[in-house]
Amino acid sequence: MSAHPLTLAADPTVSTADLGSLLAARQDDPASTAPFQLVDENGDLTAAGQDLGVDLELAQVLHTDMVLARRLDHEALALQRQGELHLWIMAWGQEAAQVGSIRALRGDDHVFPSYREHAVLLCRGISPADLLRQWRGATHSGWDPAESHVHINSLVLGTQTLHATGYAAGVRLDRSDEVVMTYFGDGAASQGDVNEALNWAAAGTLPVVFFCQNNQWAISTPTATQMRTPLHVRAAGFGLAGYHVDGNDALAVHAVTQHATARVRAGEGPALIEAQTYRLAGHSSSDDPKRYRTDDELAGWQAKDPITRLERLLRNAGVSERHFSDLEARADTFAVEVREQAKAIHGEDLAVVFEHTYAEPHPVMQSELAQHLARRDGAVA
Ligand SMILES: Cc1ncc(C[n+]2csc(CCOP(=O)(O)OP(=O)(O)O)c2C)c(N)n1
Ligand SMILES: [Mg+2]
Repeated sequence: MSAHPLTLAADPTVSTADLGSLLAARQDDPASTAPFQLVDENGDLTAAGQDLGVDLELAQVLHTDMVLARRLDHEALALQRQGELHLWIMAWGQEAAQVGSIRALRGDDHVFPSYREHAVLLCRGISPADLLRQWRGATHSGWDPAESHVHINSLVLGTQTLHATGYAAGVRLDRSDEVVMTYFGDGAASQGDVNEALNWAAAGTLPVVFFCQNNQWAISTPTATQMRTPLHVRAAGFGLAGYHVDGNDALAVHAVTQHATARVRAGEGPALIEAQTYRLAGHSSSDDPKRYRTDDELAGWQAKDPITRLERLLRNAGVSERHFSDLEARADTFAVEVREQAKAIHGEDLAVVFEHTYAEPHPVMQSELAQHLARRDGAVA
């Protein structure tokens, strides 16, 4: 790598002490509007980025994660269009929020996702096959939370935040230093569940980081319709540490999450991070966003693309063309794996549904299972 204008942090992570004072100043003014940034849309360091320095090795890791995650996303949507998946929930545009936050956690920290956190799952080593199984309609969930410490997707908005808070209460009882991370959207923040989870976590000083990806939309409802004060301002009311970060700046998300997580791990109580980002595609493969948002709005956010931004930073820092062409080739190979793994997924017998509904046999379920088996085995037309 040639000489470059960037300061490499002496420590491979951004200096927590310096970052802490910068963030503390922002917390004294919770209504401060601009989210925290280290790298701007052009790939240049902001004043905070210049003061603190950024870690170029980390930038490369996060950039690679994002490129692979977006590739999975594009392939999965194509597979849905070809009839290989029933439904797909697109996440492109939100990669920085996801990889920046998950890479700031320890591998044993537990994660309670919503349904759009594909990049988080990939970073935790969940295979494309396990990730896509649910969307092919083959099972309720494709991976083992005991292995990845990532719990199953929650499609019932906000419930995962209560699960996370309950789990964190257990972590506290075990006197463990694990942190629990839960992801939710701006729309889910309107659910009572999320507000109960925030309050219980604060009241119990529980080790939870609540990570809201404010992607500006809840299907066709814009964030502005759902709240009168910015979400991160709610943190103070509930008694959590609040953070507001540019969710398209992977390095800033990483730094902020690292800072929040260190406080939470030290027993100082839960944190709420609001990451400003944007869902560049539709809500799901069943949605047509052209019906409710303008081309201008989309173009404005495309200019803030998290992948382009980090690529510009790395190129300005002298990272070679070879690095980017190798990554492109790696993404092509990965895309082939995604397609092959998806098509090799075979559905479980529907009878498995009856096994996991109640802990003990239940007469109604047994009767329904008998009907299903009779139909499956041809005894009933
Ligand atoms: C309890 C509940 N109510 C409504 C829905 C229907 N629903 C699915 S996604 C969605 C919008 C969620 O928006 P947001 O929380 O911002 O997350 P995003 O989809 O933008 O990631 C709604 C209303 C649901 N799944 N669960
Ligand atoms: Mg949303």
